[in-house]
Amino acid sequence: MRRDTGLIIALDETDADKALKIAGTVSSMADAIKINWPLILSAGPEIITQLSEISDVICDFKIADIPNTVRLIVEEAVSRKASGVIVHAFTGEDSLREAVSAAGKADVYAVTEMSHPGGMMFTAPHAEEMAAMGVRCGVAGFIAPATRPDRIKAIRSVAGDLKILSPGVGAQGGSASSAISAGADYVIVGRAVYGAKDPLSAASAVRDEIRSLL
Ligand code: BMP
Repeated sequence: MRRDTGLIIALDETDADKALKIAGTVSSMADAIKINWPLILSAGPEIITQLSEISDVICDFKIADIPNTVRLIVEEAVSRKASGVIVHAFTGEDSLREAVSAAGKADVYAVTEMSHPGGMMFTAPHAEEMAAMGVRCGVAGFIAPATRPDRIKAIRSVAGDLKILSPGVGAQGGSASSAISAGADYVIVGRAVYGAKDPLSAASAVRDEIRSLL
């Protein structure tokens, strides 16, 4: 994934036409569009291919399964032109290696610690360990919480040059500047952009905030 703006839009809009319209409007502000189950379930998997004509698409399936099922899901996403997929790291080394192998040239991003308060219960205590495993398995990067910039720093210390993508900006209380200053390469922003009255100016404000730090 290129790094031009440092912004990834989380398009959790469930109306497919609206989602495509927003994607077209904000794509120049973002390096990728991340889609998750809400949009896939409402619009169908063809939305991956449709969006790929507008932007790089990251399929946030948070895959957490045995290696064979992981492979099947990753292959489906990549065959529809996803350029990245998100998997849970807690499933262990065999599942993670299978994701990387199935993805081929597409990027695999592993979740080490989730951004909501519940993410501190079970994922945070093992996040550095999971990141070290991700490095061994050849992932492209990690998902680390913008809601806890100190944890981005902790993951950065293990991740080396791999990418860090940080959700939790805006609606969840995190800020783009703190996430980037803590070591994130990209911030992931959903509701604060697609739910805004003017998604383009909301996205451009985040892009400018990121740009001012570089
Ligand atoms: P929002 O900016 O509206 O809170 O959206 C954040 C997006 O990032 C959602 O799609 C969510 O599923 C995802 N996400 C997250 O919020 N925290 C994580 O730890 C991992 C995620 O993928």
